[in-house]
Amino acid sequence: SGVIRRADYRAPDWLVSDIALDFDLDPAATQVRATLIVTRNGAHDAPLRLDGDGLTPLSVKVDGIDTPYTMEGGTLVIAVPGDAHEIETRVEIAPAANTQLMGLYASGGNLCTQCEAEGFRRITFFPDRPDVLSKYRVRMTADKARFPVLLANGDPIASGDAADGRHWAEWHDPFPKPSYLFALVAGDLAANTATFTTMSGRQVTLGIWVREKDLPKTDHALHALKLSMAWDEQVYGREYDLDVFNIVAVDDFNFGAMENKGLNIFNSRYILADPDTATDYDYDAVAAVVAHEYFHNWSGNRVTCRDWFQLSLKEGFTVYRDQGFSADQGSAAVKRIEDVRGLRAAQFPEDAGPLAHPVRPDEYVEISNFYTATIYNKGAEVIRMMATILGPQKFRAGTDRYFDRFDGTAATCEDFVACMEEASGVDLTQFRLWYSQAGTPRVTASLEHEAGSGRARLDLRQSVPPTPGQPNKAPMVLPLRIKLFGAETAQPIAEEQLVLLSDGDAQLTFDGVTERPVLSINRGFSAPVIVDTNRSVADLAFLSAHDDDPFARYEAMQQLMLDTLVAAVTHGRADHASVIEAVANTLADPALDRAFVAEAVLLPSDSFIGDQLPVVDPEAIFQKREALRRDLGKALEPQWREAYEAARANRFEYSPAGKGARRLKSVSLGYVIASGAADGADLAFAQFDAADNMTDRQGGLTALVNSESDKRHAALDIFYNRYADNALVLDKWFQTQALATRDDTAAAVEALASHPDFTLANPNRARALVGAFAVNQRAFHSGEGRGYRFVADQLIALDQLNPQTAAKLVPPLGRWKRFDAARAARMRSELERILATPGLSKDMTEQVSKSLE
Ligand code: DPP
Ligand code: ZN
Repeated sequence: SGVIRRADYRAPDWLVSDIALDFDLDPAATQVRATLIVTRNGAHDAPLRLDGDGLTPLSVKVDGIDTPYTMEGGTLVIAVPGDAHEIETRVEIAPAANTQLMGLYASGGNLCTQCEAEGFRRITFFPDRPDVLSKYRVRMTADKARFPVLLANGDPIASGDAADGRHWAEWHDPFPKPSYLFALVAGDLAANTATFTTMSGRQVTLGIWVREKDLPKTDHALHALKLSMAWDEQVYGREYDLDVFNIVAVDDFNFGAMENKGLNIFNSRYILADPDTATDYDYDAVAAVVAHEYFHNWSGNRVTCRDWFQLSLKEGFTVYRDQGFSADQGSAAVKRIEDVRGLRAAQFPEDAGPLAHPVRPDEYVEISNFYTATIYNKGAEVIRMMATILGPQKFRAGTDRYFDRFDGTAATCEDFVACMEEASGVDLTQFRLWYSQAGTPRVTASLEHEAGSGRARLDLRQSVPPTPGQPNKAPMVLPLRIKLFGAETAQPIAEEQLVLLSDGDAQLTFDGVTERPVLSINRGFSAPVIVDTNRSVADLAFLSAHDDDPFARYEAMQQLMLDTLVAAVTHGRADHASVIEAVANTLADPALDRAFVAEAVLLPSDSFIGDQLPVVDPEAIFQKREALRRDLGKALEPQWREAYEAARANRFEYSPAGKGARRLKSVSLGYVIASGAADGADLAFAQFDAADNMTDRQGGLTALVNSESDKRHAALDIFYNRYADNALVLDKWFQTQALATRDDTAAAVEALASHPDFTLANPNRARALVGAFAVNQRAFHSGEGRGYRFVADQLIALDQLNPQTAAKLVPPLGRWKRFDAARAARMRSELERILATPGLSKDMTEQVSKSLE
């Protein structure tokens, strides 16, 4: 059945201590010779099995002698007599024909690699599993004019000229690594370089390699790299370990970036940034991804994963680390709000749907399908909860122990947790359920107050929903930060405490409570759970004005908005007064930072509102949300204009304050337009036209594209012509239209799929149009299945080129159970049509068939 199970893990039969790779590089036909030093691992007589995918051996030698072999599927099987041998294989591959972007491929005329998870077997025969660690020596020969730069992992050893205008370079990586961390790049590239001195005084040469014309856009990434290197020394005591650290940006890339040892390869969208082409969001994302990949040098590379079921060991931990880095660079509160919003947008629905899986999965068909929000973002929350429970010193003692003990090895999630236990003395037995149980836990919290006795009682109850393959769940350890405020004095009644809810239910009592208490719970989003409380509109409004935890304050406002919108959709009620008052108070509070205000006054997204309802009605949600937006716009129009004008005075500066001002400016513009003000479109066009940065330009464009104003056509044309030669900005042009809230979005998106600049061959472009449209809840679900058909057509076509990227776009169609019967039937029939496609990839087959269950 092709299912791989965690329980079936066995240590490798053969180890490879060293590998020498010799590449004769050419886009059409690259020769690869691999020489492996293999040793038998344990007492067995199993043959040597080397994974291959689409490879045909040109020769196979054992200890220098041509040797017979067999092929089992793609796997090369060689019966070898002794316990230690030198194996040499030769193959030929065609990078230019590689549309999957896995293995060695061509992008923009350069050659590069992507091997995680199982791309190395598309380059050469090898035991392609993360627990086989080897020292790599790489020699590359290529045409010197076409590929003047030759890079690989580790440190450069030697280089020189060869015959016929060719040249060569040799690199050596002294750190044993799994094959998924192998990388090479050959291209016409230029570097922005710098030197970093590590904490022990070693000099490291940093290089960010791009097309020459993109060099001016690399300063931000280079700066972020230096900050990351210093941060990992200060916060985790981790120092860089090679003489060089190179990053290469490529335009065609499945992931955001890849942490190959000493040679990170990036999707160019996470490297290139300047004010004219990158938004503040892009700047932040560049820094976060640069940090993430750099941090993998320890959490992933020095200590890697035993098997792919342990993927969250490196990804959850590394996301937690990059979140900490970003929090330290700007507003920690706003960063937490953004991260929780992301978790709720992607991971909560995943955990509630057909693709739900534990942070440490038990089985998979195609590992590429498990690079998910659960592995990454819920995984990061699991690490965060351990840090919360242990406290910073013990958590750091735990990570020190983990890095020291497992350095140079392939470890498991269990190893990590055991280090945390040993370093802290805290028993994490029950906590481990976070690794094995899928589904978002739900907490019900109800606070009762007896004025007579001055006693307040908080009842907590938890439940974990059933998920595919896991019908019954045990109670989990939920760390909940809790505090009570007095409704009259706004003073704390009880100081913040960390409650570890580990039973199905629990009661807490508070004595001497003389005024009505208001509950602040899950402060800082201390547990990744859904909390239902019996808090009234008045309580939520109170917290939105007085809570001293910024996340809880934001959360109270969101809950107030959500309750209002859910009531509107469910009962047709339109009582907007409390929200308007709470938003007015937030806007008027001079103590709040502008970035926080912008987050707090934003309404929950259409999809998040839908997630609260038993059956999602996309049109009703959109209309009720628009009605609230309009009322907020009208009722507070002077305040929005004032906020807009105040922010407009700033010249561009990439700083927390500058970002906050721009964010509030765009949010305020949105509300001015929502109010129906006659000058709304003019304001948006003026902002678009006069912008000295992409945040403002795209903010103006988005407002126009969502409006009925004719100016939107002009703005789209100006934007297109200005950036016609910039792929990353053209992605924004496609995406902004795919996310538009207009009635005709579905038709516009279909037309854009025939635009000369649209291509499924580039993952960023495919995601910008198809991926964005599929999460535009109203547009995707409009038009009696038209949106579903369009997305299914695109996925079928994309699967032919790039199964990994296609399979990532299946989840919106897989959410059919959340919709009415007519929509559900149409969504299912598109899934069935995809599944019936001849030659469908393993990636798509797994995602689609699970989505139909
Ligand atoms: N490159 C991807 C990441 O860093 C997979 N490791 O998350
Ligand atoms: Zn990662």
